[in-house]
Amino acid sequence: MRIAASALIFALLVPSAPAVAEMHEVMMLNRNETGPMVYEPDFLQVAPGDTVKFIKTTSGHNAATIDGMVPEGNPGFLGQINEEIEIKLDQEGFYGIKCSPHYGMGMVMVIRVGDAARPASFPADNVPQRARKRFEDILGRNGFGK
Ligand SMILES: [Cu+2]
Repeated sequence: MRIAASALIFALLVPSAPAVAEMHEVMMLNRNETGPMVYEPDFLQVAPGDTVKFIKTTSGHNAATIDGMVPEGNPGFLGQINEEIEIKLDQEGFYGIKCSPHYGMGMVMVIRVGDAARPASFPADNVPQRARKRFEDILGRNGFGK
């Protein structure tokens, strides 16, 4: 009886509240050690409800979702050049992000929200060659290679 009462008190004292939402930061860069026009990091694993902030580390970049590379029904987002947007990601899935002026140069990144599997059409068919190469590299490095 005494043990049961202690267990009950313990259960009442320890909250089973959901984990606190985290803020993740991504730098938008002209260059790092991996090459020119990059997001750092270029892959994020986040929990539903977390926020991602894109930092204007060097000028001339933005962050925008790529058509066909967001979870079903998700509206995506579009940051303006040099805008430090904060995006709250509630929907599980894979998000393909591009820098609009440097998409053709391969400035892309991947955000995975929750436990989603890589969709068959990720990257999408119309992704430029250098961006496609970066996507395959990012996904392969993080355990989502084909
Ligand atoms: Cu850019």
